[in-house]
Amino acid sequence: MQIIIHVDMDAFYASVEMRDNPALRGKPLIIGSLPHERGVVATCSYEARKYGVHSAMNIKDAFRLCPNGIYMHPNFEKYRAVSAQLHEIWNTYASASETIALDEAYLDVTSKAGNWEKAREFGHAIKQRTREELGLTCSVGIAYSKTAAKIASEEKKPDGYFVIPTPQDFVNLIIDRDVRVLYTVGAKTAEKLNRAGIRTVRDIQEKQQEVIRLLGKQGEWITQIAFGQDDRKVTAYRPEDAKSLSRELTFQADVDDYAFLQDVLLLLSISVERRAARVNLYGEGISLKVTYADMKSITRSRLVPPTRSAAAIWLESVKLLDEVPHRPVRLIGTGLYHLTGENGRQLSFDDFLPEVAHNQEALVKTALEGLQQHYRLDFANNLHRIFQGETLYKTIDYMRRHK
Ligand code: DCP
Ligand code: MG
Repeated sequence: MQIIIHVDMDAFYASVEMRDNPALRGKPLIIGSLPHERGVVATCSYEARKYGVHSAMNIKDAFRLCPNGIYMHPNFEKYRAVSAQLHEIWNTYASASETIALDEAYLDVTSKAGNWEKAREFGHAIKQRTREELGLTCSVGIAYSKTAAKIASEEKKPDGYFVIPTPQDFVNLIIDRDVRVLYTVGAKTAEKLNRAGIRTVRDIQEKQQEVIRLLGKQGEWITQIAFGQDDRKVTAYRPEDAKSLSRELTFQADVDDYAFLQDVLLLLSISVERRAARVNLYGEGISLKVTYADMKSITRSRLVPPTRSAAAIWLESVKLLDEVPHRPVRLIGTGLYHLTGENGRQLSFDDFLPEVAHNQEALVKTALEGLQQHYRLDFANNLHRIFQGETLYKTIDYMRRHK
């Protein structure tokens, strides 16, 4: 039997801002766009939630509901730094931790705790340390499975603590709830089920065959979790294993000029942006892959606010490149992972900060102009063609020979 903790910070961005500025405490605080801008709510304090404001809501609607709220832009750098501190606390209790978002993770405490009593202590210790060391509150769910742990952490939010030790406890808790309590059931799936008269978890249990007929493989999975069965392991996230979107390139001859590699990363980043735009996905992580002349390969990655901007991909991958050993390179690549769609739980940079997006575009434009001059390239009317098929490869090889 596994023992899994799911931990999720309360009103994460808003809580960090309230911690750092006492004048904001107890107020309806909305983080996202400002009311006069185009954009959405990233998150809001629990005081603002009383007015009906919530994540992903259009900022104009939020303002209508809560005109006296305090509206602020997010400060992602700050949240990412806090996230790193959180992970440090969490990791001391877990043999494996799976990051879901900056403020959320599954922790496998089975072996470190050894028993349920100790696991409960871990849960309290995480809450206490988060409060004392970081001045923030979180909600903790402890359970025998990932699904149950996730539901447990939501059960008493904010500052929650809830334990679901067995599948029987899980089923008893959710049996009469809406099918959407099972996290794989989104709005569309719920609608399909509802149309067939399946509204609650109990209905799923009683109409298993119907659910499977309607939803196929997903239906099988949903019926299993409706009975509390979920053996999925907590797996430390490795970007190289995950669904990702990347572009990499092997050089004709090994390269030891790291300034040149930065230029290569610019083109690869633009290529990744184009691919991501085509499939309308954003990444919550950026990764760099380097294979050295001796065939040793390394991957480095960072979590980021959701983005697909070439500038963000480029700047992060250049930072990552700075941090790896500088030896001759045979292959280099960059990409996005932790992909989310437009309707994913997180929103993209561009949603909150149109001016940042604008600056990013300008940055890429300037950098490309520099590249043109340096390598005497003529991007004039064929920039779009460079990113098609073999041309990127040829362009970069040309740059390598003319640097
Ligand atoms: N977030 C975002 N866009 C969304 C949802 C969330 O940018 N549509 C960001 C802001 C949140 C953070 O991610 O602070 C964490 O997301 P959660 O869903 O965990 O929401 P909160 O932590 O803000 O609130 P809760 O107390 O409900 O967990
Ligand atoms: Mg949260």
